[in-house]
Amino acid sequence: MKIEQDQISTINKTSWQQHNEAFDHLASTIKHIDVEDIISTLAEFQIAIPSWALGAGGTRFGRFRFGGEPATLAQKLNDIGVLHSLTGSAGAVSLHIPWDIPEDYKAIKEIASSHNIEFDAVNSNTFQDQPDAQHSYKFGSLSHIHRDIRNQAIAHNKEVIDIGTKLGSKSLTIWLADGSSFPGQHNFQKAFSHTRESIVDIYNYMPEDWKLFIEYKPYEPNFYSTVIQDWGTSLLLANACGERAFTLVDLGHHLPNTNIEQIVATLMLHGKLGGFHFNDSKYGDDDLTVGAIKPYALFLIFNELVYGMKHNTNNPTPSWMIDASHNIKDPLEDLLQSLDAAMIAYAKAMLIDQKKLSEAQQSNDVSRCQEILKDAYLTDVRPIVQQARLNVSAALHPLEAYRSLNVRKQLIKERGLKTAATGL
Ligand code: PSV
Ligand code: MN
Ligand code: MN
Repeated sequence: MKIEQDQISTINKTSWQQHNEAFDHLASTIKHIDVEDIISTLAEFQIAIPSWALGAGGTRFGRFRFGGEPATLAQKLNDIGVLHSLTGSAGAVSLHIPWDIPEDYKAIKEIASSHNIEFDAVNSNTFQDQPDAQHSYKFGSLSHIHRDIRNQAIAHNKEVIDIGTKLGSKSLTIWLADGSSFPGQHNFQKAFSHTRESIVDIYNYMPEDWKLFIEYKPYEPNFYSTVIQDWGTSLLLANACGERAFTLVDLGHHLPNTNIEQIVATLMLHGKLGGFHFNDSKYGDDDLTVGAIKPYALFLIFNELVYGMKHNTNNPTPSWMIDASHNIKDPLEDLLQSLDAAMIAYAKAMLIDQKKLSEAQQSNDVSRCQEILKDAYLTDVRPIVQQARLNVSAALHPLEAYRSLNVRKQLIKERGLKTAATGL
């Protein structure tokens, strides 16, 4: 299934006039910032799609098939091709090894480039046992009390780097399930020291133009302690590695009410925010659609990202990825909604009148500060986001276009109802 350019422009024509009127009206109300700058920034904004989000996700209670799910890496890339044609903002994929080891590297690279998809960070997996593995990760991987098991996990990460290098990836993301479920199970100091030693070894193996992203998460699958539980722990590990190691913020990896925007600001000030996983959550690592639960928090986070990208030039542009997956929605529809929500929050954050905000902060005018943020947040920026998509020949309304092109029906026809994607 490939969406052709003229299919999109035919669909766009049906709402063109309505869009133009809405856009002109909105643009005429924005005086303090050049709308064209916002549009071109949005048009360039690319968010990687994780290979594991393309099938209907599951919970530990069950997985419900959606039909037409991709069963191979080639099919996963084709699905991302669909997302990228519709949105113009999904031009990268994040692979998970061993789920996505290519059989034919040349063919996979050709498929990716036919869709203008780049290979973003590769992810290692030391949270599941592999059938042919000598040792089990039941009691940990890079932090394990036994050297043999740590070595196996280190070797896996090195293999992931080798695979990524062959594809043109430039970064490795490590998320560790390591932790303990009962008091006394772990010696915390030993678990941390082992992890540090293992990660430094992996870091030193990376090619010189690679970056390492270290995720953190407070709990799950372990429920008493997690070795890399928070951004401070991740930062300590990144600092132990060196300049090309960074913390990765996943929005769902915080305890309720954590001020994520402040974490973002602190990391960027120190040039250590390397990666970013978008999703939303009500309770924990829920992996819900971006912006589904706390859109204002997302806007405040983007405010810090926008500020940081402008002022903290020591911080690389973060590597963006959507990390959401579902049991009950068409995964492609869900990703379209997530991409849209991220663009909307980004556009709103760029609308903030930074000059006025800084003046209001200077004079400690608290109410004014709040109002300036609210002015931007309450602006309906959808015509700007749509214009950005139009400029790259994508769909004005990706979800509507997806439905009117009957993409899912087509995928079911091509691949069948009972397909299963490898992954979580
Ligand atoms: C587990 O929490 C997780 O959702 C992490 O966020 C990783 O990014 C992802 O799985 C894939 O390993
Ligand atoms: Mn994540
Ligand atoms: Mn997660």
